[in-house]
Amino acid sequence: MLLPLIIVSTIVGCNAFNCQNGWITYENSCYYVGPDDVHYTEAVHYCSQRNSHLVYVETARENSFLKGRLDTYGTGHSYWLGMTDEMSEGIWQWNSGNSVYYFNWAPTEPQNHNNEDCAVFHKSLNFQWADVPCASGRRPLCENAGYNTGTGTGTGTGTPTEIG
Ligand SMILES: [Ca+2]
Ligand SMILES: [Ca+2]
Ligand SMILES: [Ca+2]
Repeated sequence: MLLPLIIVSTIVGCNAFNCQNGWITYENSCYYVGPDDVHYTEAVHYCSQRNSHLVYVETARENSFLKGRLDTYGTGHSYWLGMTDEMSEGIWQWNSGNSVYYFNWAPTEPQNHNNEDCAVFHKSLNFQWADVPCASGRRPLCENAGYNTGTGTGTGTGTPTEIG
């Protein structure tokens, strides 16, 4: 019975990673929702303090996973995405500087009403996306790549435990 176990652990070891306590795991990312409605810049700061960034939703799969999670929290709050069109109206960029290729705008969004340059999973739009004022209060939705569990040395250094 030993051999199958070795094979399995070798395969999984290629991208074995862990999320910090209290973070949600999906595919190769970890997610964490902040407890308070804050302005966009505060949300950016909130995530960077936790070694993460506001979420980059790159695929329909990632989007529907996150929408499903947000549904379970109810419709009381909207959640920041890590993108803006501040630099050039209508051109959305992730905070990493990368272009945004996948969108899930609600049918009437984005309309840049009174200059909306930030975006959220919107509580009133089935968590489809809407552009909103950056100075409005929404919840941070943070993402990071977790940390590698490693497969060999097991020194345990730098294990992240602090999540604030
Ligand atoms: Ca992502
Ligand atoms: Ca805009
Ligand atoms: Ca809007």
